[in-house]
Amino acid sequence: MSNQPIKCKAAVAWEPNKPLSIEEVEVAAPKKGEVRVRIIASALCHTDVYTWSGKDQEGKFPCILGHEGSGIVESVGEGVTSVEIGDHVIPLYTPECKECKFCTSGKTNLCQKIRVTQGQGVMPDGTTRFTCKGQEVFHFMGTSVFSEYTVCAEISIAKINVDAPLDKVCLLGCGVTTGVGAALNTAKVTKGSNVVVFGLGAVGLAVIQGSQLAGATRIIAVDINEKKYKLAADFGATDFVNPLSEENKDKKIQDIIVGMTDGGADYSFECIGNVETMRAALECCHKGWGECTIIGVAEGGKEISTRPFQLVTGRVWRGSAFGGVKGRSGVPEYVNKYLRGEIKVDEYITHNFNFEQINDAFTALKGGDCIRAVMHY
Ligand code: NAD
Ligand code: AHE
Ligand code: ZN
Ligand code: ZN
Repeated sequence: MSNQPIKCKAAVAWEPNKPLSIEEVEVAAPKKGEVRVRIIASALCHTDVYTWSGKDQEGKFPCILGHEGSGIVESVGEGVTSVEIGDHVIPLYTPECKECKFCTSGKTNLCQKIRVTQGQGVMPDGTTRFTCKGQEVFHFMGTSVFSEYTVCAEISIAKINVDAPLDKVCLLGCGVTTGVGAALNTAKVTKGSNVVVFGLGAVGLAVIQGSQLAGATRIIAVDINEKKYKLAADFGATDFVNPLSEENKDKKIQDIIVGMTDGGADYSFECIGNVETMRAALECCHKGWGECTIIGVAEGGKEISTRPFQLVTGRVWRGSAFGGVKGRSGVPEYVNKYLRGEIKVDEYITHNFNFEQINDAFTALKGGDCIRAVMHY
């Protein structure tokens, strides 16, 4: 146990859309049921960019963003039993308390034990552990890994194999687990099926990886950035469609897919966060059985629509958060799968930066050549 605050560097988002500022922050000691983690590596997910942009209804500023990270337990608060100092861990934005109605339902990974305070940018007791220049700074997604030290609830910490390279498996804190899990757990892609993936960032590529693991025979990759196709092919995509190409620009993407697949996709996934492509992803599904999984996060205030007839005639719209993976029980297993060579992780890392260069990571992810930029602390 430690009851001393720590002073360290963190990337503070003072207000939306302004570069993050590397500041000295004070990180209070973990309280009862909390864990303080020294972050070793993190990666930037599009959701960080989304909240930073000010379009997230739950965005609170000033805050410390970051939810795809890894680290080592530095100290634990009273009553913490599941981890100890020195354990290697991945902070979880989808905690797992193992006792709430959601955890015990057997139907979802969406533990709700601390969801309300997490969305308010504070710890479960309603207060923050971060202070900068005398001002309180909000947490983000219960993780705030863009800080050399962070405090998380014990239920938001997955203990992982100490042999795993922390600057790689940080990607299992969101993008890779989300995509692979959406294919395997949420959609339950079946052997021999055809799959369509909209958006070829880390999440879409991971859906392709999961679909290939599930035995899909045809995987159609859709993106307006053709530079993404090479990596998509490496992950198992068999066909590539650019909705904006000269050939396609006057057609509806859903019609193109239906034409390519003798009636539509068995499974489609939206990994962009755009309500128009969410509609297209549903409407490209095969009549009678095609299932569309929404993974992308749309701007606050946006809504999806389609003709109800699309659903009446057997297409299904569903959503997936963190790939349906239960954090504390599932993430350590994903890490072990990576260590056994059963899932790829390194291949998503296109950029590496020192933590202080975090604004360059934002520029890279928005620039179109980056899948994941890893920050080293
Ligand atoms: P990313 O920005 O790296 O990738 C998005 C891709 O979509 C890019 O390749 C881009 O070129 C492509 N794209 C953009 N507009 C397009 C269009 N109109 N048609 C076709 N392609 C288009 O993002 P990411 O980190 O892979 O995240 C993808 C989405 O998933 C984001 O919305 C993110 O917030 C969300 N996300 C959700 C979860 C979850 O648990 N549900 C987890 C992680 C990320
Ligand atoms: N705050 C947003 C919702 C954002 C969202 O949907 N987040 C996903 C994870 S994205 C990770 O990159 C998620 O897990 N959602 C479930 C949850 O409980 O937040 C908003 O629209 O208010
Ligand atoms: Zn994410
Ligand atoms: Zn729970």
